[in-house]
Amino acid sequence: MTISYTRWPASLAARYRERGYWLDLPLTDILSRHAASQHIALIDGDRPFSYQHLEQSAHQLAAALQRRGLRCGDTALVQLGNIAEFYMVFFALLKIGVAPVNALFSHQRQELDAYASQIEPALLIADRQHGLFANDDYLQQLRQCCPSLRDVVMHNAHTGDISLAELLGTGADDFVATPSAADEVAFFQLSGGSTGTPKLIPRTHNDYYYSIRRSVEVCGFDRSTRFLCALPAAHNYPLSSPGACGTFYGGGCVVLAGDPSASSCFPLIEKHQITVTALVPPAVSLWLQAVQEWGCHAALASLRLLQVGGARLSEALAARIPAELGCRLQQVFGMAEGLVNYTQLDDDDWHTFCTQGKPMSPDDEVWVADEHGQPLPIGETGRLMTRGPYTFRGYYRSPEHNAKSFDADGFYCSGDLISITADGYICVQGREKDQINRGGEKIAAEEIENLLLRHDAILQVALVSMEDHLLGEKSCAFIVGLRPLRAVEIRRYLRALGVAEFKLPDRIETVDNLPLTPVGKVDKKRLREQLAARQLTQ
Ligand code: J2J
Repeated sequence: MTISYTRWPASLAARYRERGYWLDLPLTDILSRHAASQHIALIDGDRPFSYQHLEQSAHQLAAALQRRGLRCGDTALVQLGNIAEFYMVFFALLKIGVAPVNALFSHQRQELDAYASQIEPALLIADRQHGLFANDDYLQQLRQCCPSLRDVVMHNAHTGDISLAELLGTGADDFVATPSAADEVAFFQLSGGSTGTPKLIPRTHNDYYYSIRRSVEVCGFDRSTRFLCALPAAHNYPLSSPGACGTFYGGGCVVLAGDPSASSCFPLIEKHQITVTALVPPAVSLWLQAVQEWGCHAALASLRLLQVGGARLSEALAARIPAELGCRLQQVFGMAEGLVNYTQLDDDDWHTFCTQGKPMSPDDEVWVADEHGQPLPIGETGRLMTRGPYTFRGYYRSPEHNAKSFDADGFYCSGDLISITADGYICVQGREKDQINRGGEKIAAEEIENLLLRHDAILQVALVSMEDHLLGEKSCAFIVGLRPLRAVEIRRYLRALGVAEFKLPDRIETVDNLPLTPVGKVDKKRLREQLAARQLTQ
């Protein structure tokens, strides 16, 4: 059984194979190519795992899940934090052709419900230490509205649960791997999104494996790489750019951190002689502040490369990185939908500090469109349009949204506003999509607006971004209500609906009406300007 998805046209698929991008290998090859190695692949707290151990654990879990009746073509909803088991589960599911959605640990009921209703999972793997699974209330509800769900496996299991730890430790003599074919869906990546329901991105073995291998080449990852994974492990950036998968591919070592704060990361960097890590801009600010305050430069001595991406990095902050943290900066402009751009390791200061890098593949086709979809000349700002060997061709089960997100030639319009330099570097100038980028965490305005509109005292609402010195952007909800509404009440309401904490509006403005554009849509540009003007006078 295969999972349906929008395929690349045969002519392009043939080209990607011919040029060696698509190797027709399963993603499990990333680990199994090192299966005999005693080299340490992964460190989680005081638990080191060799490549052999990691591969063996994934193998045993795969066998156990296969015995429980899971089959190629099934899907799974997985929610685990930055723990070794995240990778064991990921590779185990790939081995048996079960395609997971890896939800972030910060996600709550709304997000999990939305993913479950789209993929109709046969399996749930979750953590009893997550608030949603502290008791069985949510599980029962999920089982009810998700009849496809046949099996639930728990990390930190309660009595009576099927325990992940137990499945990881059972024998695997009878196991025959059944990964999905390399040009079929391996797993679903999460879209930052701009729509009411969070969209899913089908990623095939072929396209994702290429994106990892090419990232490894561009970023120079190898056996000596010691990568600190401080962002959520499931996110596309620390998973594949080159991230943990790139480190495994190169035979290096991944060290897990619980969060990207300086107090969590600096001791790990020193203890494990970390050479590279991936951050979002707000974490960079906090690291710079910590170095200034604590004078702890020495702790970072092993760090050679700091990747920064996920949101706009100001030139001023960029320039401080080599000077104050003593390492190279690499800007990363990527998206879970595919396209990833890197500044090069030997770029001059201007390219490193002022651009967001260039597309990593010679076959990434990137151009800038005006509002009518016509190409703009070099240097002008417009819509990013792209297609290529690792950029998806359609969101899962979303024909209407796909019709708007792709042009007739299959170019994906990411909603970013960019310009491209004469030498092919991308400068991110802004965004057209209705999304708030809260320090790298993406909030689809419509998703929160729809939830707020369910409140019986709210008539109209618009969620917009407002500038923030640390996070870059925060969210503000403009509300037309039947009565005055306080921010705490709104947040409590959203929390009760089960929304991830980072999506709660940072500020609430109750207004008599919302400004409209000439065509009658809410004029968010004006609302953002109003906020900016108010911030200036505060
Ligand atoms: C400005 N905006 C950026 C940057 C992403 C590597 C790195 C990041 C992501 C990611 C990723 C930006 N400057 N350097 O998946 O593999 C904004 C853009 C983009 C959106 C994608 C990877 N880097 N962005 O952030 O799917 O708006 O992926 O379209 O979460 O983040 O978000 P996401």
